[in-house]
Amino acid sequence: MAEKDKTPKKPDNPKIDDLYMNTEDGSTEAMTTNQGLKINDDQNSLLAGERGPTLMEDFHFREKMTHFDHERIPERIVHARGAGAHGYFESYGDLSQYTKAGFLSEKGKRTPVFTRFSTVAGFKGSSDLARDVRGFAVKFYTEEGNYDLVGNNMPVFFIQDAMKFPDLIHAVKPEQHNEIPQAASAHDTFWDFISLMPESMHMIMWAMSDRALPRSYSMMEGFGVHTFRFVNERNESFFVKFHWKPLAGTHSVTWDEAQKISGQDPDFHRRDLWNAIENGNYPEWELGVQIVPEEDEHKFDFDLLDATKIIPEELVPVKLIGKMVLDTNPTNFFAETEQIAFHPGHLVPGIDFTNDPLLQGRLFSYTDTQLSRLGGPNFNEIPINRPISPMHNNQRGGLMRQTINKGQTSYHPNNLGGGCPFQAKMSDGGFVSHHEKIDGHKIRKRSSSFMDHFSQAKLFFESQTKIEQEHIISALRFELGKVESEDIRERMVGMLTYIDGDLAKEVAEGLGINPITKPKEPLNHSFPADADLKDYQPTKVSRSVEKSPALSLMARPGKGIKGRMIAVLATDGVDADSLGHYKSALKKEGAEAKIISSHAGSIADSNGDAIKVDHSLLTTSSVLFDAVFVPGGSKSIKTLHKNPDAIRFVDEAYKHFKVITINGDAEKLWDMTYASKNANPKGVLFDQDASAFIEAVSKHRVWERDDATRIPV
Ligand code: HDD
Repeated sequence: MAEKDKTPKKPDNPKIDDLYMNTEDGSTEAMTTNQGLKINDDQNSLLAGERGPTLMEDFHFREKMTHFDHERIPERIVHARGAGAHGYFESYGDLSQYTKAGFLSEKGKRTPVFTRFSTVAGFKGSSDLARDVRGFAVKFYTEEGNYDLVGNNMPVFFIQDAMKFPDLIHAVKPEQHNEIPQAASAHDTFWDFISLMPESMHMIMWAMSDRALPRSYSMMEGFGVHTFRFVNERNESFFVKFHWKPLAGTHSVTWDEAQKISGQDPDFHRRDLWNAIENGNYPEWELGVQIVPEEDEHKFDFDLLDATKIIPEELVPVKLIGKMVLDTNPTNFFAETEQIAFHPGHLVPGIDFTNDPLLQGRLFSYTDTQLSRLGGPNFNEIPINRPISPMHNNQRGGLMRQTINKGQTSYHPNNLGGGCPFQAKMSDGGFVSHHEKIDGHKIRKRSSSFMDHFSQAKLFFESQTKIEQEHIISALRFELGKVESEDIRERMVGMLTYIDGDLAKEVAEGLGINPITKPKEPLNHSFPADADLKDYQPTKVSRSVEKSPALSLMARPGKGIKGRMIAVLATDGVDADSLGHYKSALKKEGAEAKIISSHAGSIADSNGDAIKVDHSLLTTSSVLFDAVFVPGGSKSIKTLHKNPDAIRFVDEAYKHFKVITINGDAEKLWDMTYASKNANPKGVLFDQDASAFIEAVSKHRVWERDDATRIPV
């Protein structure tokens, strides 16, 4: 039976008198030491006389301070900054044709999950809005054991072999001499490394795209990246790529916003996830798979084992097999989000690895890192890491062991312990690795089928819409503009010529590079000593699809405006009808309307009713919102149109391509903006009802607003 929750019920508005709260069963909760001794005074240390020194015997002080002194654990080497939530995965049907995984075996079957999103490069306290890859790690607590899908929001990776991972991370992390810059790839060591690694070029296109600036975790795709295997009951195996598709669509913020958000609210994504769940706007993703029969392994013009390649969705469609809903926030960030330990090697029967050398290396790294991060081999006993299925084996001891193993035996085979724990037959769920035939020489060498580094980079760039291409160009101009070494800039621009001539030209122009020097072949400087360069040429350079529209963020607008943040600029005298109509329509759609006013506290609407102010113009900014609504009300607008912060708010929203609705007298405020100088401003609605606004906001941004970036705020 579940243990009774003894957490004191918090009064809604606790007053100092309520601070001795009763637990549900009526008992009070006295403060104790870790040994259970009730504490009488937690305010003063034990002194030798009122003005005397602290006594060594003050065991309460020593215990409290010792625990505090050890409160932090080493942060993750990568993906240190993150946020997570509980939820469930629901299978859409029976996938037993491809996999015997129990959690995918029947329609409607639910499996609890914990999902953690993260940035890669920044430290634990860094901003959520760094230009970076996002981690997308899901732990499925299945009846057959924990299954971890430890992916990213981009489907490829920078490198092909795990051997290079420490180099990549050393290059992107703050530089070793001065530990600058934080959570940014825009610096010399990163681009020095990248400009010497042509295999990174495809990933660089993704990382410089708007994918690296998600609007919300709930608006980004997730990918397993590697090719994995599905294995069915007949031991037939299929190659599989995993995809998470957000129901809210894929949306991003602009770089200018990202930089401002980093100052205004570095917890932007964390807060967004937390609030969405608290407000019942649960983020949702569908799980999709691309399945390739074993016999088709060599049918593609790229290698399925190469993590720098995608299978274009136009070649192998994504089949949707289930849905994940995140509906519960963690109770305690440290205990759950910080202590969760993911591992691509946590498998269930029916899912297996391939020989992707990046994946194979990861299989070592993840357990190893937990030993230093979580302090020993028993991290699996921390509640968030425990499987829901029973766990029995002969592992014993180690730091912080929680389980009290009973009986005499801790070895196998045994007779004294009745043979327990016994090995499970395959028919009872015993895991058996896929019987792949391996026959080869022991060799340190990359397959030549991995050597075409540019075709898919080109495919990605050329599949983007014009505005997305412009963003990639600006991102490269920014990133390389921050690089101090001219050699590195030039080498990198030269490398871009292998992806797209115009791309290279545009970036070069922004950097003042003329002429562009194409780097001399070989481009790759990650060869072993004694390499025969002939071996490092691609066997094939080709593109099976010319364009893949699925690679554009615009391909997935999603439905509705659930979780969107709407700024409502209003102050005393705001038109009550208009405000009421919008607020209720937005709430119905799962969006959050926040009243932003010239002062905090509350305002009186045109009926004299008090309305709570969510933020004053001093404590918030347009970059934290998706769209702006300015209701009428002559008194309200009279105040606002004289307030430079209110004018700036509207202008800045315009600059960032956001939908703006101006109703009634609010036109006076609009007339004060720079944006109003455009006779035909796109995406600005005048005197519209809420349904027109909602429809416009569901498209996320008004990208066709071509004068937006000219607004000088
Ligand atoms: Fe990794 C964490 C995803 C390559 C070594 N990785 C980590 C996390 C994610 C990924 C999402 C954070 C999990 C969490 O929220 O706790 N990593 C990836 C993806 C990769 C990848 C999608 C390429 C396809 N990683 C990769 C390689 C290595 C590592 C090649 C090393 C050989 N990754 C680690 C790590 C981390 C980690 C050092 C840091 C903290 C942790 O594992 O638990 O072991």
